[in-house]
Amino acid sequence: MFSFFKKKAATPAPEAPASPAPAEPVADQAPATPAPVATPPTPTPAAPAAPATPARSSWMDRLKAGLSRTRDQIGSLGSLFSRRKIDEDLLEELESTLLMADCGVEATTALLTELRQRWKRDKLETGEQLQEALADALYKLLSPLQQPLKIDGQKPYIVMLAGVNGAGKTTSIGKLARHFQQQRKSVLLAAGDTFRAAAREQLQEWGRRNDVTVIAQDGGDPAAVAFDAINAARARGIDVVMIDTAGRLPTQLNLMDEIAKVKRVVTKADASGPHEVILVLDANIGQNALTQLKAFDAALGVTGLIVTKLDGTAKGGVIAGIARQHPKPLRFIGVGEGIEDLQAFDAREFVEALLDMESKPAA
Ligand SMILES: Nc1nc2c(ncn2[C@@H]2O[C@H](COP(=O)(O)OP(=O)(O)OP(=O)(O)O)[C@@H](O)[C@H]2O)c(=O)[nH]1
Ligand SMILES: [Mg+2]
Repeated sequence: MFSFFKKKAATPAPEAPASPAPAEPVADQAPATPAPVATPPTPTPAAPAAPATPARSSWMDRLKAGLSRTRDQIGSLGSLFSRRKIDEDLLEELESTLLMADCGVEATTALLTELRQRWKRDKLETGEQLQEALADALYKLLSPLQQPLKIDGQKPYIVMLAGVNGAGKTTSIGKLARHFQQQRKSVLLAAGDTFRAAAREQLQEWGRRNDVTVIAQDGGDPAAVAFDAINAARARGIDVVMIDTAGRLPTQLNLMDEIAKVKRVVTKADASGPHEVILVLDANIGQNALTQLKAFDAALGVTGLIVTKLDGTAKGGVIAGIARQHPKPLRFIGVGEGIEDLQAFDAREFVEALLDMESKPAA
């Protein structure tokens, strides 16, 4: 058994610099025009300038700052681990802190079983050794989720995003548009949330910021918007199409049928698509994320996840629950509203940030 984590001297994680959230849409829409309407990319000098390639260390700082509430929740771990001797009381306390961080019963039980085995087998004694063993066990649990989204191989590569209201779908699309552009991919967005004019305008604002075309309709059918967007992308030789959808609860069966229809129509527009169906989950909902994941997966066949708002929650352990109970590739995690605050999930970084440890140099 290897251990690549070591405890770090306690240093307060720097606060994440708050980048501006997308401006609220301004009601400057032209009167209803025949659909669909493509918003051409118009460079906006006023667009907030984000660093082109943020240093990995600055992401690590933001990740650590973002996870600070979950870490505080597991934070009693700090004092737990500073105890000299491992005993049953300590393991029980660890168990309740993991449960309170929303790891869920199954993941917590699995982690504790592993720690007990290592305690006996490897003759662990100190809290620090237990912390390293926990880091190893968490990494083992989470690493299967680390499967970065690969958008090569299909053109256009079609990504659908789904999730409940306010989960962070539209914002994540805006951030991903930048992410893919940094990989020199051309992007087109489909404003498939046709319920709210504000939703369309929110996406158009992201389109302006990133200088990408947004296909939208005034009202109308989300499936038709998706269909038009895919055809437009094909005609223009675009690399990635991202389809925004309206928020919905899994219990709203008519709306679940509607999004399943969007998916079917995507397949009509491109028989190989959609190539990725991402469920966006707000980490604040904790264990409810699993219920949502199971329901959206049954309706749509979820192929990847984005977990947002890890910065505002003490429930970051939900990722461990997902890994244990309903694993799906965790493509990206969000730790803030800024354009650079969404990054590909890296299990090792996540565990390091969560337990405030740092990697050991390779032995
Ligand atoms: N703190 C924080 N806020 C986030 C994050 N991701 C998104 N948000 C905020 O969450 C709010 C809702 O985000 P949206 O992208 O509009 O959510 P949505 O899923 O599109 O919502 P609907 O379209 O209403 O279903 C916005 O204020 C975002 O700025 C994150 O990682 N951290
Ligand atoms: Mg939205």
